[in-house]
Amino acid sequence: MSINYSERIPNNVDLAHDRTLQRALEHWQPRFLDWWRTLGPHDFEANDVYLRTAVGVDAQGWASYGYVKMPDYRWGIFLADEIPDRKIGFGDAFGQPVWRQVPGEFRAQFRRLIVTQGDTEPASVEQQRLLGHTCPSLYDLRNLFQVNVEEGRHLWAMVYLLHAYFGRDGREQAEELLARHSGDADKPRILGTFNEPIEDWLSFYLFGYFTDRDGKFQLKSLAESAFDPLARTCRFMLTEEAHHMFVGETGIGRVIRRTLEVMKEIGTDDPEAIRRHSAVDLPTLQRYLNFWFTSSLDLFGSEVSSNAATAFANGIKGRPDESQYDDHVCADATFALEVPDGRGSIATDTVPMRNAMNEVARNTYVKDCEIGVKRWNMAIKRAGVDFEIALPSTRFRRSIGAWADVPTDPAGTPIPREAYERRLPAWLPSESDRAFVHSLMRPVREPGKMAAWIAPPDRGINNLPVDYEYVRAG
Ligand code: BYC
Ligand code: FE
Ligand code: FE
Repeated sequence: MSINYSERIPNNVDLAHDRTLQRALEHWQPRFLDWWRTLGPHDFEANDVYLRTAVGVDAQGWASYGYVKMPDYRWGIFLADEIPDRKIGFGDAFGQPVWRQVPGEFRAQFRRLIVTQGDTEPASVEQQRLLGHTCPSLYDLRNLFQVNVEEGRHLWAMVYLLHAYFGRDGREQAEELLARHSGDADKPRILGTFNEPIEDWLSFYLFGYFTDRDGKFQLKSLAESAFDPLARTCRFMLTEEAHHMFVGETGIGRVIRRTLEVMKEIGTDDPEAIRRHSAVDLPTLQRYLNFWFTSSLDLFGSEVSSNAATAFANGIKGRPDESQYDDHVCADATFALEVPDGRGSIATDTVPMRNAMNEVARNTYVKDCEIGVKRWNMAIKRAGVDFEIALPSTRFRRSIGAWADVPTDPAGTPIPREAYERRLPAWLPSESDRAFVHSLMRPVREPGKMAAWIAPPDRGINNLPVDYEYVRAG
């Protein structure tokens, strides 16, 4: 069904024919807008921003581009088209028809996952709300706002499911999604990474690369769900997600390119000299990467999880790209897991595959993360610079799961706690790293101009030139 923009809430779910649901969502809408005004991007309400808006849900040409003031963005409810005769792709009900409703016995589990997913979306907007003040270019400012409005729409996606399928509980949970806030001492966001401040653009790009990519893999898992409305919702969200990761990957690539230019100009790899020329030295970038990557690894949950096992068994949440596997039931399969042996070494535990689904997803995520790292390293190598960016081990600096609070070095080798604490400042951004990166964050708002610490993008948005006025005074 095509998207109806003539209604207060744009949608392709025929909202006009469900008055009760429509009224409930129209009641939530002003609360969302209040939240956006108070905790969405600070300032810029009156600016015209060159944004894309969904006009369809098919792969070709789903978006239209034009100037929009952010508070006027048409947030709505868009589900990917139904796949006729879709069958459940994994778990105990493998091969049976998918569900149009939530089975009563799985209600609490579904609600918990939808709430957790929904909670991350507004959290990220809150985390990024001050970045507009320090944008490195108008191009980047526009990308930030594009990501922000789409994360707002992702919240709508989950709120729709809560309202449409979870009755009064769902409506209450939808309110709570606007009541918790990133970093709030009393009512924080649910997952750790979404309470970490994002105070500079280096962090923003790394968050886009690593944390939005967790979004990609979680959405892929939920897109396999037997509950078809959830699957269809997540399938469309994935098309939006691709741009968020693009912003992250190209952002980091541009930071690196600029650093390499400076290194060539001044003929040294001395971090202090590079910093004096207003570029980010590569060891600092590596420390920032260590922080965001390890935090994002925790978002996959524990290596061994009974939640994950029941979610898989019951057809609630599959593995990302379930079709890549042969065995979709995994009744007897096992998984060899690396665990700390309690004496400072690594042991192998054999666990039921179903309980290891978080780890399976995490491993596919890590492989995907490596692709961009390879690309960045190629640029570094081509420039003749002897430095390699590396993803730390999944055992390093974990706060969730088997390796939580187990001291290891970035390669994942267990080390004494005292050595870990002593060396940690060299592995994560120090106060002075942060102070330096913050000192670079000066707004650049002239069309086509870039901050000194970042190279221009290869191309502009939607075939427009890089020096287009992507954000202008309204
Ligand atoms: N921080 O059995 P366990 C995105 C909790 S990102 C804090 O280990 P389970 C986006 C867990 O909640 C994608 N707590 O894990 C990106 C549970 O607590 P309760 C977001 C954590 O349940 C950028 C307990 O530990 N989507 O979209 O198998 C911008 C034991 O749980 C953490 C989803 O997460 C943590 N890191 O899996 C914008 C998908 N990890 O319930 C958006 C939905 C675990 O016992 N969520 N805990 O109090 C899920 O599928 C699962 O909830 C998780 C955890 C994968 C997160
Ligand atoms: Fe999202
Ligand atoms: Fe995203």
